[in-house]
Amino acid sequence: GFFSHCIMTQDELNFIVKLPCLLGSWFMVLICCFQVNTLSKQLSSEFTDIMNEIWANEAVKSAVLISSKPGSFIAGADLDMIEACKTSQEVAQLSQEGQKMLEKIEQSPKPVVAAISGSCLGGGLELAIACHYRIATKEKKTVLATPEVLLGLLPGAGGTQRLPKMVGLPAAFDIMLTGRNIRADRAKKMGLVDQLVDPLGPGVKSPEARTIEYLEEVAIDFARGLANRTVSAKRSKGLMQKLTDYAMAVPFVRQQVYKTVENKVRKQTKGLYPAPLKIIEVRQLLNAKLSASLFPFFQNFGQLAVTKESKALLGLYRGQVYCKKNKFGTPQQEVKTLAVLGAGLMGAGIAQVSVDKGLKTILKDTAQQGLDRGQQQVFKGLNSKVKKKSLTSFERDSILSNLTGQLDYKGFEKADMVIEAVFEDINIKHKVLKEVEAVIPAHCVFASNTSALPISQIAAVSKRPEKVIGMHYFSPVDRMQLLEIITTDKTSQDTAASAVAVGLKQGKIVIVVKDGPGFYTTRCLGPMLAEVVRVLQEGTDPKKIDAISTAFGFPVGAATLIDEVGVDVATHVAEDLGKAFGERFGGGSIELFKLMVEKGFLGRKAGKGFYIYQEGVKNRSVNSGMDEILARFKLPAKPEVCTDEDIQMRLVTRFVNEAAMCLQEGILSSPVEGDIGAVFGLGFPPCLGGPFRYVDSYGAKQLVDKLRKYEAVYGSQFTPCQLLLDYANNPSKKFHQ
Ligand SMILES: *[C@@H]1O[C@H](CO)[C@@H](O)[C@H](O)[C@H]1NC(C)=O
Ligand SMILES: *[C@@H]1O[C@H](CO)[C@@H](O)[C@H](O)[C@H]1NC(C)=O
Ligand SMILES: *[C@@H]1O[C@H](CO)[C@@H](O)[C@H](O)[C@H]1NC(C)=O
Ligand SMILES: CC(=O)N[C@H]1CO[C@H](CO)[C@@H](O)[C@@H]1O
Repeated sequence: GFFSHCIMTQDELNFIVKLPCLLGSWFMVLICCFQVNTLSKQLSSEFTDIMNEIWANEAVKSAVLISSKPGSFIAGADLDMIEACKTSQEVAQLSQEGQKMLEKIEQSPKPVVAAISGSCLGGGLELAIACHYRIATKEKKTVLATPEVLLGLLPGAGGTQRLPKMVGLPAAFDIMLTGRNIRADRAKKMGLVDQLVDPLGPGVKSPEARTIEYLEEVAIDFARGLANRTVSAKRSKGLMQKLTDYAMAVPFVRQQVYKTVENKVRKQTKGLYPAPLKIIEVRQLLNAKLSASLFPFFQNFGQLAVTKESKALLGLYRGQVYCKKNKFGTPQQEVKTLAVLGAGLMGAGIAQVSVDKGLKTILKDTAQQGLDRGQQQVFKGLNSKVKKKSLTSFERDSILSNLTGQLDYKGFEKADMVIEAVFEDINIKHKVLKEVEAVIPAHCVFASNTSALPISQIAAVSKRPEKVIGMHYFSPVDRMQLLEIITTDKTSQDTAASAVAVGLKQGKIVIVVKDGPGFYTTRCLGPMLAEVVRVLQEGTDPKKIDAISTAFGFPVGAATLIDEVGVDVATHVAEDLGKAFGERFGGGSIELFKLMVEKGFLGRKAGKGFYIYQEGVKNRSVNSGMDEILARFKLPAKPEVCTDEDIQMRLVTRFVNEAAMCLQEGILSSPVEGDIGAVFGLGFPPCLGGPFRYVDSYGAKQLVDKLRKYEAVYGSQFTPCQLLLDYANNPSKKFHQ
């Protein structure tokens, strides 16, 4: 069985229960407890058997829990088990069984030590904190977290009870409500981990294997010490923690904390995400009832697991996993040396994420000044990691030594891939392509970072169009997770494989789409922004538009988004796409944008757009210079379609209709990639899971009805595409099963 390799030597006085990391999945709570399918039943009973053996055997005085799989203590629950549940009761049952097991460990008369190396997430962390002592390796890969909230769930196996006891209520809320990763040294400071073990340098074995062996040694030694009472697992709390605990014991103070946290959550989530609120509610319930029945807790867990928000977030998680695989196979030649053309914001950002992941990178510009600025940007980006202590200054410098800044094409004969990030102008792109092709080796891939120019148009002047591909990064490159890769009819499979491999190496979530004006992401955004302009023209002010779009779940308001993108860029794209798609991209007047550009209202980068931006001023005000422009383009509002909800739906339906059109035309190869691209590239509300999942949950028929309603007022920019009509006519058809 799964525990066949656990070590049980009677003379050892300790059992080392080696937990195999189930399926290597990211989130594997309750390895020992979930009892839905036979696999988990088997695991559960095996784990229970071992624990029972530990408790029954008099020779055993203490135990160590350690994973035999490198890189992971327990990385979470098998999501299939939760998804396989049909009712909230079934999920509640799982949670209850997990809870029972951990309670038994917590109350075990024989001390149990958790030895943690690698990810200790979700149920893994809950198991670790049910043990009596925790030792963790001080490696980068050792991270502790409760990511349940990111999947629309709550820590289902005692995290809500035990975490506050360990780290205090405020810190516990922070851990549970953000789901963020906590590194070992920080975990030690917080009191989440009791002892750290330093990683070992190179020896006969790999450093990793040596570190795990050493961890095991330390843990066994400590477990023995606990058994013979020469050491104690009692933790001495710091003064701050003692004061916090003291304050939290006062009901009034506690109530204040709940209230403050709840207000903050409501504000940040706009009430669109039930999980964080449930976490607070559950915590409050537990506090009120102390050790009384945990039934309402399990019920809450079960209810969350069947919400549509949780299904949407789970879908996104699965989509990410899907987009982290290379569907084109292993490239014939691994890209080791990358050249980036253009040291602007984008080019330098691409260079940064590349050297950071071990690629030798050449950054080339045409002007010394631009190059200096770009190199400075890379340095700053890496240095901010040093400040956050996720990198040492030595590591930063050795990473930077892989970056070469230059003005000529020296060394390009060794490049395996060239990514150009030069100005968005077809003539410049053609010139650069020809220059580059004269110096690069035959196998080298040429990638363009354009946002709207069709790649086939760029490739038209290439001698080897099968090696030309599009790589559309999002700004700022080091923080945005998405990479949109664009293939033309001529792009070879091996070229696509290379581009995806580089993107994955850079840490990106990659979608691959077919060539066409605006590809996928820019194309979905286009009609929505055209509608924003229309709404502005009808007299709704930018603040209101922002409020309406963030209330729907967009992280950035639609007017602010235009400021962020840049009004000049938006004008450019709107014109290009307008030419390609005609009326479907109409609705608002491009002339309004053009006048903004003329007046220098280019958005955030110029300090002025719809809003005024000042260094250090958070509370930005609306740009009063816009009043005159808006007045000039004013159109009467249509009373039948101008409620807040209608405005919201006008923006959203145009976005979704265009996304569906991209699938219909084969630009997108799957709804999954469409959802991932929209959420990670454009901020489509994660709680809705992306445009395609949204069609499923809102109903294709209902969506088509809305489109028809607006079409009747405004015309063909709202005409639903054939694919949506097909889904509307057949209620059993869903984009996601
Ligand atoms: C108790 O256990 C520790 C750790 O294994 C060992 O070093 C020590 O000698 C033991 N002490 C006694 C009194 O057995
Ligand atoms: C520098 O590049 C080489 C060759 O790609 C790579 O093996 C090495 O790990 C890189 N160094 C750092 C510090 O990333
Ligand atoms: C922010 O600005 C608005 C108007 O521009 C004003 O009403 C509000 O009081 C300001 N808030 C703060 C905190 O300054
Ligand atoms: C789509 C895109 O990211 N295009 C960028 C390519 O690089 C240039 C130069 O950095 C940028 O100006 C473009 O915005």
